[in-house]
Amino acid sequence: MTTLKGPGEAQQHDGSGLRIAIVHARWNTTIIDPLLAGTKAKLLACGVKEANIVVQTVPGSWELPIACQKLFAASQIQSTTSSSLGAGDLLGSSTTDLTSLSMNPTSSSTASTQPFDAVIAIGVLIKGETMHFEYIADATSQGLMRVQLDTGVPLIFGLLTVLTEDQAKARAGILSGSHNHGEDWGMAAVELGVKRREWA
Ligand code: DLZ
Repeated sequence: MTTLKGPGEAQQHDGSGLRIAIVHARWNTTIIDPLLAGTKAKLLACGVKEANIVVQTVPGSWELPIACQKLFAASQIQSTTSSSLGAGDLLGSSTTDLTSLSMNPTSSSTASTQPFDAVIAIGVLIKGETMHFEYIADATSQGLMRVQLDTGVPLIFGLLTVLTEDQAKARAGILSGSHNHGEDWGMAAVELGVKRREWA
């Protein structure tokens, strides 16, 4: 069935030459996990190599803008020094470790050292009793847009700002018949990563 919402029909772009970063918050992990899985699955389906998908975590959505900014900057430095940043290098490390990334011998042969072509920020904000939701949602959204425009790297907005847990589940594809928005974010990252090169 055709629905009003959604990104519409789009040509599938070839992501085989791209290097993509995913930064996700750890708050609301039960929603984050399927969103992350959907995002990664779509990146892989578009041809992005596993070794060229770097995943980094932060405590909450508030930390997403600084992490995306630092991660992209670190990849630019890495590319000029020609050392390798593999898929597993950043897993579980803190954002402060970004300038001292270790080599990953298992992926260094296939992993690219180019700067990220796109960064995907994933977070889930669920409205509570206080004003936290409003402040974090607004500041994080503005921060992510600022990082995107300041760096010129496409920053995909994977921040769910929902009023209820059920709304979050419906957008993570874990309610029956619902759609996983992570897939859209993966598609958007590949499309923008390819187009950014064309526009350069
Ligand atoms: C503090 C907080 C609250 C109340 N709710 C959420 C949330 O729903 N989703 C989320 O990603 N993070 C939340 N946080 C944590 C903040 O984003 C941030 O990590 C902390 O305030 C530390 O800076």
